[in-house]
Amino acid sequence: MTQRTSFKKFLAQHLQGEHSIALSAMLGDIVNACKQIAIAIDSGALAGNMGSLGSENVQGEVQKALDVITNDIFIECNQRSGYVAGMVSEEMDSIIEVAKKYKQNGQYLLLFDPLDGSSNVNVNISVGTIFSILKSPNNKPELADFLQPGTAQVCAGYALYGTSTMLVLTTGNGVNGFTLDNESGEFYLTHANMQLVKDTEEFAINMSNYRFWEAPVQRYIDECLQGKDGKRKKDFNMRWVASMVAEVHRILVRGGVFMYPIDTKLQVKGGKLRLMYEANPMSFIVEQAGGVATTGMQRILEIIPTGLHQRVSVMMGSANEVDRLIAYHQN
Ligand code: P6P
Repeated sequence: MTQRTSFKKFLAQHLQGEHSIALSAMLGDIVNACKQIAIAIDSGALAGNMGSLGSENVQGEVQKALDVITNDIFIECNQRSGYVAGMVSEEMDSIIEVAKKYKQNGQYLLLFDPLDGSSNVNVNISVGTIFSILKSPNNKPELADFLQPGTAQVCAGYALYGTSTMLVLTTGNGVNGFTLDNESGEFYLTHANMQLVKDTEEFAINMSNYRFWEAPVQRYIDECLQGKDGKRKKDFNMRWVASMVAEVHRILVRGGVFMYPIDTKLQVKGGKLRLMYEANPMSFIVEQAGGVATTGMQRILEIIPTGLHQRVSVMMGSANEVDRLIAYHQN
């Protein structure tokens, strides 16, 4: 059997620069949290965690028991490294303070969606965890310290709890994927230097929103549906898993375009997906793999945030297709 590269060995070989010591410690805690979340999910209905709590999170979404359980796991595992000065979670309204005794080493901000796609858990469809790491100007971060553009990210990644449990991340030098070996409990490098193909015949969008979309999105999808007899001169396939992590991972592996565009139904909210801990980390990963990530009008990573939970229009994936979407928005 060829020599396998463990996650720890990969970090030792590849992490460079000023953030390497902190990232090594923080990513060890993040991986530990994701392993615990995988276990919490894996027992499914047997653990009695499938229900809803009846409460609502800051997004106005009904919280599932697992939303809270995974949020608690992520906070507990990630506060002790001494490098995390503050956190933001999709599940919590305001900044999560880290106890002073745990902040002696350094200053990083950890933003995360602990269980993205959680409504899929009770129907046994893949879900994930998304995380983003920013540098903090001090170790008592305030709201404004979190509102950095996606270009400022030091690291971004996701865990995918699918047919296998995977971890995919970037620290700005490409994208690498690791698969959890359930026997040893170790993640091993299985997808080195992931590259997103420039062309695709597959798009991912929730078609039920068609009548609410803006004209450029309707035009793009119409042309895809016209197939080889239409302008695009090729047939397209469609996927929609309702789990961003699963969609983006599929697109990284075989190409495609993921779209959750703003529409007349979402106009007031600004979109469906959250900038700080969904769109930004996924855009960093997609761009590092050679893809493009846009609102249609602007590169997502260049958006200057105005709120912890602000929402944005999202189109990302194979460069030539997303560039076409950008062109349609500019016309
Ligand atoms: P819809 C999950 O709730 C999520 O935030 C993304 O993971 C997913 O792509 C999207 O919402 C699904 O939204 O409207 O199809 O249920």
